[in-house]
Amino acid sequence: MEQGKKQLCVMGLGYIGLPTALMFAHHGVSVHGVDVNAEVVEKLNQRKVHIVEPGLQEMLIEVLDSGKLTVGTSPQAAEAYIIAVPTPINPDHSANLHFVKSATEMILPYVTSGTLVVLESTVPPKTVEETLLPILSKTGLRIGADILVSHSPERVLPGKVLEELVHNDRIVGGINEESSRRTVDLYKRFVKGTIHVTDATTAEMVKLMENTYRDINIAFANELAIIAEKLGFDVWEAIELANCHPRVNIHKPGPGVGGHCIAVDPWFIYERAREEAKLIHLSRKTNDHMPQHVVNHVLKLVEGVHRPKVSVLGLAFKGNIDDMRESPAVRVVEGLRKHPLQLAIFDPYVTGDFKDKVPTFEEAVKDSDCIVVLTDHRDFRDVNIGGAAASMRRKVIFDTRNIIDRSQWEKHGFVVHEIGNGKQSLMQREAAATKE
Ligand code: SAJ
Repeated sequence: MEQGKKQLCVMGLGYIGLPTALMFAHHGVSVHGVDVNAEVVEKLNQRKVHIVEPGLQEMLIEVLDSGKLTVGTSPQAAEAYIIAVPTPINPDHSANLHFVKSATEMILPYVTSGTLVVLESTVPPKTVEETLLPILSKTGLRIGADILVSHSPERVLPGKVLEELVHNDRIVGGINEESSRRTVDLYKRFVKGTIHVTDATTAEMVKLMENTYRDINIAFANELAIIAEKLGFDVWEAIELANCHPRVNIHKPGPGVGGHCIAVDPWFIYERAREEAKLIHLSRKTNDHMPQHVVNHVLKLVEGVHRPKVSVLGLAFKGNIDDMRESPAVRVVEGLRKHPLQLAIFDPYVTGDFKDKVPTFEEAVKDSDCIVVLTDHRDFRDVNIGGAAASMRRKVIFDTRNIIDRSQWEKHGFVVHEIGNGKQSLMQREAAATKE
């Protein structure tokens, strides 16, 4: 190692960049972490992490103490660079590569013969070839000979990042063999899963395909749910039975698909192959329609009620987390707001301000005409049903996640609706509700 030169510089200290930088430093690599947000850098220098992730805080203190990690707002000379910046989606569903481009531009003055550049951000296929390489070639150095370049997508699940960084398999797609070899050597410092080597475009596609597989599978489940409502069977029961087959794994229907991965990545394939990505596009549209489907059902449940109050349980895009990015629950709330009804929203995980959010379940259901469950938080399984029964105006609950104990709610006189459960017709249930 040259005097003063770091072994690694990580560009972007967010959900992926920060844990990655810490993990390398924890394994003895000298790392410089860079974020353009001065507040983030200042906080990290004050030994405080800015994202919630188990184990991260302890690891930050350890690597700052050991001197293996430094952080700043601009890059330093290093043997290798990892780019782990966000790739947001534009309103027209195309990928916004602004951060990828600017992070690459920022490292140009430090790139010398022998430098390795690894892109970790999720990107549309051919981004390495068509966006990264032209920027790096501005150095005048020979791509593939002097500068080595790879794509190695992150694939970790929030909440389990430190564990999955180490134990998940990793894909390394170099622009040539030497690029892949150097990248494998780098990640071998901590990766215990298998490191699979391929080319850059394949690596870009693999990451997108994993999330698109889930999106298409969920779209299939959602389509089956709508068919179940029409034909009068219970999709949850049917999926459970179908999944008894050893080669079938149908995902769960619900109010839609959220988060920054599964609801976004399929668009990155579609962007590059519009004519061909027919099933991918249709699945996106199917899942994106689900919030409206939920809104329509809620409106039917409160039809005829004067100034109805609807209690919404859940804002996060999935259970037991506070993340509202692309959340279908938020889309349902937006849809409901277009109608003359009163909303009371309860989410025990989401701490920030949100219009009509109330601090307790009790407050949310008081004088309510209908509960709608939108997020599969474990807390929603054991709320005070008796209390709700006593304080609601009409005892109706609509579960879009299949998480409540139907028989318990029915015992307290509730009419229970589930997404995709067409066994009991809407008419019968409403008749039952008015008898209350
Ligand atoms: N969902 C359903 N039905 C299901 C499963 C999920 O409606 O059967 C919904 C969830 O409620 C949520 C959305 O889909 O709204 C996405 O949740 P998720 O748990 O499937 O995925 P993410 O976005 O939290 O994380 C995914 C993971 N990818 C895969 O499992 C293939 C993770 O490993 C990736 O690292 C992450 O995307 C990413 O960064 O790409």
